[in-house]
Amino acid sequence: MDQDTLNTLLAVGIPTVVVVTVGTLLVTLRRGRGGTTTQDVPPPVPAPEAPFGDPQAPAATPVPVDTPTGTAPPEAAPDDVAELDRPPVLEVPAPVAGRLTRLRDRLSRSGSPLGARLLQVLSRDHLTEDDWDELEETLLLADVGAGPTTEIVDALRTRVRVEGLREPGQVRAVLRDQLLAIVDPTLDRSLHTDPGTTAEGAAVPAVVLVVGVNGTGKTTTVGKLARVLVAEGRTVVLGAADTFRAAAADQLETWGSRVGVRTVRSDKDGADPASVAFDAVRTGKTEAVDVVLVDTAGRLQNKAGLMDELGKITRVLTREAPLAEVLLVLDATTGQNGLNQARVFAEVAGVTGIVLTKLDGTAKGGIVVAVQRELGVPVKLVGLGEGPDDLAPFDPEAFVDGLLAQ
Ligand SMILES: Nc1nc2c(ncn2[C@@H]2O[C@H](COP(=O)(O)OP(=O)(O)OP(=O)(O)O)[C@@H](O)[C@H]2O)c(=O)[nH]1
Ligand SMILES: [Mg+2]
Repeated sequence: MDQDTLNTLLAVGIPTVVVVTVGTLLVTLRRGRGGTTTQDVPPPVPAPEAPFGDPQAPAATPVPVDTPTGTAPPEAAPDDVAELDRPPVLEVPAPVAGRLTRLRDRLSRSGSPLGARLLQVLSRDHLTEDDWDELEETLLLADVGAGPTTEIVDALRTRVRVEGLREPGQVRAVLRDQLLAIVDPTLDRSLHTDPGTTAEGAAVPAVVLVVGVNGTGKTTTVGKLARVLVAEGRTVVLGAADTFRAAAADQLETWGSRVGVRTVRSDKDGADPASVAFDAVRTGKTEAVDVVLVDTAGRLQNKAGLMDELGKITRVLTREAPLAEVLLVLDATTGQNGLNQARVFAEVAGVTGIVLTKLDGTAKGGIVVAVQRELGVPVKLVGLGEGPDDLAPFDPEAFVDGLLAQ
């Protein structure tokens, strides 16, 4: 290669190498910074957090507002403007009747070790003292509580001695009897939501106050209960008396708006909960609704604060309308711990019924028995999941059958 050729090659080649190298570097850098996504495409907007939304839960049917129930929603509009003009869609809650079977299904699907273990011990040929101890331990581990456990074991011992149970069918029937007796099918578990009348004969909505420790599922329960009432054809107003954080009222409002139920709330953070509760009942009266559901905060630091606040709410409410129900919401997964907290609420608020939530998250069904005994108040409703229609009336027979299902 002569000098001229070499010069030409250098003159053309070096810039080419430089251009190619810089180009490659740029491409690499762009890829390194996120390449095809972060630099070129705006970051994805996170989906709004659903306060409820169990993918397993049966989907509620959307229905446009102002159209008769069951009418198909209008065809999708071709552009965004039409999209905005579309009426908000309301959901039709699932019927309440079928939920009892779901309670049984869920309990048996959780593989309830309680029923299975009890049956397994009771089916042994000769029950020794160790076997009886094992039965006792099984019941205690399932949160049944000391008193009721002794009662069940004593009753079973007597029946085994007197009747000499042998057949598995017999054993199961006796155990079912005992469990049912201890859950107590005679308690009044109906939810009082019929509108009442004042002394002067004016109609007043049934006022339902919902209380409990934070995180137990109060707001979710109020939302689910509103759906149950709507499904039964009742009219409802919600009161957001948890004024500790704005998000609490938003959460409640979201539940209500899904089924066309109005939420009375305060615009101010930290507003007086009693006055919001009062406003809700006033609104309920003015609009002549059947039921006013009042959600409260569970975040109180001490018993005195709780007494003050709940005392004030109940005083203010009863001046407007009698309290039809005071529901204490308890988380079934917290076991005996939850019971201690529940006692304080029961003392303060005159609880008329218990809502046991998150029963889907525990195989320790015994808490139903313990809580009723401890507080002397029936479990009226149970929460079976995060889905909007995962609230069922508590049915002792379905519950015991669920525990014993295999
Ligand atoms: N698995 C299950 N989760 C539930 C149930 N009920 C409520 N939850 C969940 O429990 C969490 C707390 O529920 P909330 O209704 O916000 O509880 P809260 O008592 O109002 O809480 P605070 O307002 O903070 O006092 C949420 O994630 C709910 O979805 C239930 O029956 N089963
Ligand atoms: Mg809440």
